[in-house]
Order: sequence, then structure tokens, then C-alpha cells
Amino acid sequence: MVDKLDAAARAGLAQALPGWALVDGRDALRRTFRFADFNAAWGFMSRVALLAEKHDHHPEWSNVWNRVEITLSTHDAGGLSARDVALATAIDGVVAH
Ligand code: H2B
Repeated sequence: MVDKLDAAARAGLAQALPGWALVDGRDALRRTFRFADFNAAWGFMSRVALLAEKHDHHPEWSNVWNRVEITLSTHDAGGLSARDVALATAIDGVVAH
């Protein structure tokens, strides 16, 4: 079983992951990414897919042309865990380059 984030970790979320916001009514993080076009969005999704496999942690996501919306939550924990923070940080690393 995976532990949910404790209060201290939650308090640091906004600073650690400024691009991500808590989802209303659900223990999850969400970020929307926008790219120049579909080709760039799909390239990003390919990179995130490889990261997700590496982390053995998978996003809930959707894509509309140049937009990719990603929701992270740990199904095995029923909410946010350190796995979501680790994957969000890795995803931010993809767009930082
Ligand atoms: N992804 C997410 N978002 N939450 C999980 O609990 C989860 C996952 N569990 N990817 C992993 C896979 C688990 O099912 C496998 C067996 O490790």
C-alpha cells in the first residue's frame, strides 16, 4: 500500500510544483500544457509515456490538438502520494528543456 502525502508535504506542494493545482473535490493534481501544435503536444506525450513507465506510475490525461491536460493521483492510495510529486517533477523537467 502506498501512503498518502502527509500535511507537511501538502503544505509544500504549491512551492515545489507551482504549475500544478489541486483538483476540486478530489485528492489529485492537475496541470494543462499548451504547445505550438499537435506535433509538439504528441512529442511531449511520448516523453511523458516513457517517464510514466519508468516510474511505474501513470497519468490520467487528455489531448486536444495543442493542449494536454494531465491529472495525477495514486489509485493504489486513493489520493496524492509521493509518486505523484515525483512524476509531476519529472514531467516539468520535460518542458523545461
Ligand atoms: N498509476 C497511478 N496513477 N496510480 C497507481 O496507483 C498506479 C499507477 N499503480 N500505475 C501502479 C501502476 C500499479 O498498478 C502497478 C501494478 O505497479
